Amino acid sequence: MNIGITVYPTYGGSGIVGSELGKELAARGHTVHFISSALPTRLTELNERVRFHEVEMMSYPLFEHQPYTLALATKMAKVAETENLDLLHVHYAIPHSISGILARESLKPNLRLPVITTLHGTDITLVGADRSYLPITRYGIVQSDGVTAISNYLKDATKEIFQFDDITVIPNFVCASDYSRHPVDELRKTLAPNGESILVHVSNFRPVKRPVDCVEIFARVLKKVTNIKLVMVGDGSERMNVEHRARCLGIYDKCSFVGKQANIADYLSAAEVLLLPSEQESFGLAALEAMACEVPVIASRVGGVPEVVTDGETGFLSEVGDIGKMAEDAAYLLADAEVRRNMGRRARELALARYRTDIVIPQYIQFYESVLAKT
Ligand code: GMT
Repeated sequence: MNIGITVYPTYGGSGIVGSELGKELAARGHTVHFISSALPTRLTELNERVRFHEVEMMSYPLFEHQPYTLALATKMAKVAETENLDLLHVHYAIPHSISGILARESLKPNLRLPVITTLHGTDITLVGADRSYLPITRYGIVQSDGVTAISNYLKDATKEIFQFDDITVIPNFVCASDYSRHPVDELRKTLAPNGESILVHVSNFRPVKRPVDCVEIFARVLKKVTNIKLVMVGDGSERMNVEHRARCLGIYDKCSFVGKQANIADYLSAAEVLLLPSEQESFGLAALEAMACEVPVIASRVGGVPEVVTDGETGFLSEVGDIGKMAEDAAYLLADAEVRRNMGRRARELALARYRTDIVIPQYIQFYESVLAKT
């Protein structure tokens, strides 16, 4: 198939999933055309089967704000025509579905361009649920030729908010070889020169991830287990607040803020425990990647996380903001290496049994085929 994929190219779960999906489809013989404002972060290699088409913005004195949604639609239609696309798969409803639908309609009746939308989370729970954006988000979903969601939780939330339930659940996935625990002696020496155990957090530091909770949890764990470090991977609007709180608590020197990193599996391999205290999480790709690297997860019992993390078996779940309980669970894991390792091994086992690429990618291909047959 010739598949167009649109993602947000910046750091974020939906962009990662869309980019990795494109690479996996290409590895299975399909040609993938990424249509986006910039090269997606995870898309390091372009070739005959993985192509990139940059959305060009037109500036004109009358345009106070450049109309990205239209520029994207224009590019989608152009790529569909020149590259003979079979379908367009957009990740994150707003504004990508709307652009896709505009492109599809503008090509009629000469060309057929089915639009598939994958819902990732905040496009429904935050942006879409906002009263001002609700009608246009609903329009984008209803008008799509096929809709997938990354968890049962998100499917149910979409049904409740938009009264729309023709949705197929296709979860996030993980590559078993890219994400596996491996020796990272040099990195460990840099992050924990005194042999400290590492608690790691990986996110885009948006308020919804509650990264400040990580330092609060860490400060409480430090009262019970002293030889530990907190490694904060990623960047975003909350980073300053997190660093400030670490300074106020007097634990800044025990924290490493390493910013955005390409080699997440290395940081996970160096860690003993992952902290994911999110306010909302429709799936929790960070949890899945940690589990594949045998890292038990301490997370909020929220959204789709309980579908991914089994409480007491592959990690521990707590109510949002219950930093006391999260700290207790983390201290328990750090104090008992055998429990931790067994939990880590079970985490990888379950992660791969449910979310391996060769289980999930065929579900997307099957979904594409069913949409093509229908339209
Ligand atoms: O908040 C983020 O992590 C970014 C966001 C996105 O759409 O870019 O992530 C969402 O999509 C990920 C991939 O499907 C999911 O694993 C995350 O759970 C989801 N985030 C939220 O629902 C907050």
